[in-house]
Amino acid sequence: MNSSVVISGVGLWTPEHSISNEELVTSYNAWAEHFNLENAAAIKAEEIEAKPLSSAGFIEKASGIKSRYIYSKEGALDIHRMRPILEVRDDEQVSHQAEMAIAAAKKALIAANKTADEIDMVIVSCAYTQRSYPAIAIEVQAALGVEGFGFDMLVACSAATFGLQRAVDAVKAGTSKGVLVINPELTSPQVNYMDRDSHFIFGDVATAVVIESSDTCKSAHAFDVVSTKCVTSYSNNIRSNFGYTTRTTDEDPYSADKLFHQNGRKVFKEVCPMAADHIEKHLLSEGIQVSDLKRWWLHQANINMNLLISKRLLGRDATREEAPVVLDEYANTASAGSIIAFAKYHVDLAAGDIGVICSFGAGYSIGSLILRKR
Ligand code: CO8
Repeated sequence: MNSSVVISGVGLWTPEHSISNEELVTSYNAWAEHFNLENAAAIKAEEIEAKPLSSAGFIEKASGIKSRYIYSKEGALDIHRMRPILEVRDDEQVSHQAEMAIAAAKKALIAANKTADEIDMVIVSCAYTQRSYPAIAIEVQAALGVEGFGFDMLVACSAATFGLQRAVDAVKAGTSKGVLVINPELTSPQVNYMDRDSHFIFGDVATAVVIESSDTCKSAHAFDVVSTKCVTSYSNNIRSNFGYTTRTTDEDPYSADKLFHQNGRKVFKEVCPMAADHIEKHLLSEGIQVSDLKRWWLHQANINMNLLISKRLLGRDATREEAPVVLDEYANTASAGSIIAFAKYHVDLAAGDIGVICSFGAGYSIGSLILRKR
């Protein structure tokens, strides 16, 4: 049998703290009422707008999100702070994001039945990195004892699928024998907990995937990577303007435009057809029909987006067995969402079953991998 590139293991690390919609809304509403009281005169004079109240009912109906995990809960719900507190670590200590990444990577290695000496490339691919250098990937590489090289990649919600494509190509080309693609999504520092429209969207998590050749694979639950497809198309509808030049502009580093912000309605309308079209074209390029798919491990931003995408392709709502939902518990975890779905829902598939991992989000960026169970 010809050798192929496989996903041989996946790891999921979940933070111990979570925030329910009710807790989040109670905090936001207390903050908004406090703000409105403090600024009553300016609001009355129409110099500033009153902060509208949030609602747990709206959040669940509009997004499907019921709860989210958070790496550090302290401070995030404090109406005099409205951002998490991360303890400062010195240069000799493991960084927060590397800690998350290492935990997920170790689980992926166990799932793949591999040791660190069988890996020679570490990609940390996510929406933000805690610092620019040294790369988080190199810190993780050192902590795991991997010989070879590592680098960081930033592709927002498609960081995992784009990172996986790099890994698949490296194994195919023979430049790597085993790759860890890790997505430590520490999103909470960039969430604007004072913005009613987006305070509920994101959660923290870390996922990791082992990519290798089928020749070296020792996993009982491996998937051949049939093919990968990535596209980007520039859009300003999802942005974060915080960057290393912020201090030179003398702007407020905490202003709303420095944090995650979006035109959610436009994103919904524009990205759903793009993602559906992307999946269909990718499947067709491999001679696979939509009806051949046993599982859709879709990006987890919004339940209504996923229903729309699968309905566009299937002509009906996908069942939860076909398109598993994890965003109710995890919320939008940027690039990790589709990988969480894969981690939780792949063991039951039979040899030959076909599934697709697909991400879509800021950039815009869309990435997909067609997988076949070995
Ligand atoms: N509570 C109560 N009411 C609310 C709330 C709230 N929390 N928020 C909004 N409303 C109100 C609005 O004011 C509006 O009122 P009105 O009709 O009177 O104007 C009404 O509810 C409807 O508001 P929206 O039009 O905003 O509501 P939608 O139905 O469109 O739902 C969503 C909003 C859920 C945001 C939806 O538009 C959506 O999910 N869109 C897609 C978003 C998406 O997928 N974005 C991808 C971003 S993720 C990504 O790319 C990665 C970035 C990197 C990670 C960042 C980490 C921090």
